[in-house]
Amino acid sequence: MPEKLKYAASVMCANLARLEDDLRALEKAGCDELHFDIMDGMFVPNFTLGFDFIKAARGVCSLPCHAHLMVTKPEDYIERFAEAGCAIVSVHVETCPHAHRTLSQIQAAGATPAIAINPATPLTKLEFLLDYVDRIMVMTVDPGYAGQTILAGAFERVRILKENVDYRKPSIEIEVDGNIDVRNAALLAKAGARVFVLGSSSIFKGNARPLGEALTQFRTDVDAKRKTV
Ligand code: S6P
Ligand code: MG
Repeated sequence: MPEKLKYAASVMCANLARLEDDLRALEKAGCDELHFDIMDGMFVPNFTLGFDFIKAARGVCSLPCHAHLMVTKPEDYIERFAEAGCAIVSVHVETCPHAHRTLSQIQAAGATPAIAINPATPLTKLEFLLDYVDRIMVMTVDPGYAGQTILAGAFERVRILKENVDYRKPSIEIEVDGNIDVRNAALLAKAGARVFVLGSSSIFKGNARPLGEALTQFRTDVDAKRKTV
């Protein structure tokens, strides 16, 4: 029996005009968490969501919220994201010169500490941080925008990381973010990923169908694809 996968809906890709209905539908369909992309126009060339947005989402559903901080000084904002109701906070290894301190700060704020890593950053940068995180998010595209194409090295990076994590701290969950369609999800699951960020490549594609239905179908399709990859 293959390990169960978790799915996180990328709120930035949702139809913001009907967010309340969509969040309720995702919760009903068994979505595992909400993924909030927080961008500052500095670390990545875009702006997105913030504290009040997360608080509003928390008001209409009880899914765990993950703040993916793509900001230059994440340590300045951690407590506010925890207060806004984020159960998981991830910071980029590229933005953390004092990563142990920053990850400890997330833990102290009562959230699950996670570290994100860009496609061009050597995996060895994570080597001394494994004891400080419960999750590692492998970016499969350069962060900043939805709708990009997965970078070819992503699969091998997850495979190598999974081997290291299994040896050092098997409880760490590997999450993947960027262009997670059915095939990429199945291949990344095979490589060792367990949490998948779903955006415009999957459930929000064209915002065309009822979200709950789209999530259920995606889950079914990935389960089937995993048998053939
Ligand atoms: C990208 C961001 C992601 C996107 C997600 C969009 O910088 O971190 O979380 O929201 O990747 O999904 P897709 O399917 O359009 O790549
Ligand atoms: Mg993200």
